[in-house]
Amino acid sequence: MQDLRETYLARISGAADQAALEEVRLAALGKKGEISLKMRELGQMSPEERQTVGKALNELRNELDTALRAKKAALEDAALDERLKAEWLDVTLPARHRARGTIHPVSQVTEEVTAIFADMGFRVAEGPQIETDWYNFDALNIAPEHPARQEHDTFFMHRAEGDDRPPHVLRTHTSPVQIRAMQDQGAPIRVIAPGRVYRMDMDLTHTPMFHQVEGMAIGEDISMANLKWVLEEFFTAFFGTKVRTRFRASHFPFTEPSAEVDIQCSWEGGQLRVGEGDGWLEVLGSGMMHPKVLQAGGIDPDKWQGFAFGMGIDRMAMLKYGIPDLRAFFESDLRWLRHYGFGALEAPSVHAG
Ligand code: 2U9
Repeated sequence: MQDLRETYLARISGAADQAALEEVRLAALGKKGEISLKMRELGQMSPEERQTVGKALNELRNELDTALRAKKAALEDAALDERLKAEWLDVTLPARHRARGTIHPVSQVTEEVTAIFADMGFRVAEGPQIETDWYNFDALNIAPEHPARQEHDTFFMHRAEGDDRPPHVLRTHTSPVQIRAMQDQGAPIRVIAPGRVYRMDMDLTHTPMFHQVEGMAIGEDISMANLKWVLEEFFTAFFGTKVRTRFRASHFPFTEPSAEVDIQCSWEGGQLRVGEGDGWLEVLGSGMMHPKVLQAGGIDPDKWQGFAFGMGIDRMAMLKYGIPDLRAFFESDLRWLRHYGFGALEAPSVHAG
């Protein structure tokens, strides 16, 4: 019995892993294990013998069982320690750099402008960038002999011989979007139309593609006074400071009367500041919608009237964010995009008027 005890205690403590330990358990306490066989032999013993041997065997079985469990726990702890050592993770390491894109200033300013006009009840309208010459010119009261309709000012789509569809152009302003909005929605209506436009022009301050936002409000008694309020409200929210406007008489085919709009600014030390000083900067064209234009949109000019305005988004972005060179807007230079771009989570910066 003493031999058995020592043999098995030694084997238990020497077991290298769970499998070896299980082998020892089966050899000692399994159904055909040595202790179990000895237990079975008790039946052939005399009652006295059975009592002493049975008691000793029971004690031995319990002792081995306890030793097995303790060893099992120890092996499990050791295995866990091994794993923790192997799977060690330095949570203080700096995070891996992840390249992230930026929001282009044109997109940012479009969002800002949209948010401000949305607050004044204007919805965004969109339309095709390739338009018929009717939507782009005729509907806007731009006469066939108007210079904008010349081949060297407007991109005309190529037409194959025998193609008798109406001529198509790359839209030269977003006004056709608003003709379509009038036709679709009727009056009263308040929309802005931001988007890309195309003109054959390329120098320091012009690119053949640029961005405009135009807007219009049509009602039974909309006037220039409403226009002036809406624009001052817009500029004040956009630049985050009270901005005065100056209206100068002008002429456009699609508005009558028409006005060019300047915003108040200063040029102190070569630095442009909007909303202060006694200088003026032209930023916008506007007027009351021409009766013929309302008619083209399917709206009765004897019942309805409205104001309209248009400005360059790229130019507004340059003014607000101090970006000097227009042409860099469309060069996709990553250094420029990282410098002038906005974070994806930066809300459009607009201010309550
Ligand atoms: C409809 C009727 C009238 C929009 C207008 C201007 C004057 C204007 C320029 C500003 C700078 C274009 O980007 S720019 O070069 N725009 O001067 N735009 S009135 O008038 C409309 C628009 C739509 C149906």
